[in-house]
Amino acid sequence: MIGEKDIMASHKEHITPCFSGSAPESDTVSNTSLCTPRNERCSRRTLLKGTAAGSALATLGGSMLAACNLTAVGNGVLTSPTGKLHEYWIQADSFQHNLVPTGYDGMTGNHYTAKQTSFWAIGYRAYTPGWQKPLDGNKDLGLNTGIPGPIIRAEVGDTIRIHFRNQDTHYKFAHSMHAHGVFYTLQNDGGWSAAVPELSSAVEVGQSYTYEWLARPDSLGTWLYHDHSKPQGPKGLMELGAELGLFGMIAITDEKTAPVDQEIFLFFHDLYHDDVPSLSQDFDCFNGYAFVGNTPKFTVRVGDRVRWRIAALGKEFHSFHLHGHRWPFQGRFDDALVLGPATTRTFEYVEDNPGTWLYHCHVTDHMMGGMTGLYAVTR
Ligand SMILES: [Cu+2]
Repeated sequence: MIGEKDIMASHKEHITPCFSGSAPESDTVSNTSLCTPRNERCSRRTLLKGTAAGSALATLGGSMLAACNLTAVGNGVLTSPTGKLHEYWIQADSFQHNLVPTGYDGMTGNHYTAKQTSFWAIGYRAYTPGWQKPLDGNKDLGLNTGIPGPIIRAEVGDTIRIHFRNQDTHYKFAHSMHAHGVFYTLQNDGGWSAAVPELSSAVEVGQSYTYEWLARPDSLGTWLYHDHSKPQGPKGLMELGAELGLFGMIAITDEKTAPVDQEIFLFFHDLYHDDVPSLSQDFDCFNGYAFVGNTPKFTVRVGDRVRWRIAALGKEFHSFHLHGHRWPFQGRFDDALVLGPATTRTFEYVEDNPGTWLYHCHVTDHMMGGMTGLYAVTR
């Protein structure tokens, strides 16, 4: 087993941000900006420059390192042999969203009006540095339309830095980003409790916070992140922000992770009329949409190596099923995988079965509620 020291022993000065453009000045308070203007790495050297930064840090009540969220980055403990820094500018935006834009369920033939299936959503979107403008979707980030949030990627040994800003101007709830799978300190947890109300866990509207997470060997695989801020709404619900759309996926690879021809990200989530009264009923969704013709249609070719990364959040247990396919999973072959809240799975196969296939949750209530989609295999 590799210990923390072995993984992180090498102190590197050459960490380079993935976004190399210079960030404009921010109008919001970011804890990192206290010690690192713009994209500069918050090294011990940077920290020790200047007493103004030091006194600002002291007001946060933590140690200098903890307050600037780096714990030990730049301190020779947590930096990695590869030393790559993946830097993201992510904003929580509120927007009108229709779960069933076609107004039609291509499996049952049922019709819906936009009024029945629309609500005020909140989603994470990746932006250019300084949250200047939303990035276009691409293969790395996914669609970046908000639900789910951008795909966050790193290799084992890398550092992930998220500059998060809350622009939920509709609900005006406090929000956060809480990650699974990666290593982080308490200051980077983003999980709220009344007993331990961390700064990271209740970022108010217009405010920002910088999180740092590390991809360690035990971070390999598929994970998720989500809002884990205070109880919100008239009923005081924990994770209401996540129900409204604040969630996304993390993919951590290492040098042994083989490239694939098609990588499919599928997020299982549910919205309830009781929590979101503008919806006419409960909906069970894939990636922000419900019902065949609205949920993602994936297209692959015979011979493609296809990797699925699937995740679930909420209060339901799901059973992912893809027609016409089986795949190796934990020492046997499967064609259905059970997912509980915050469970993730990664599996892959070489495509050999042409046709347009259904994928769906096999819990019948969830199939009826929208967890159905199409997967097309061409020759
Ligand atoms: Cu389900």
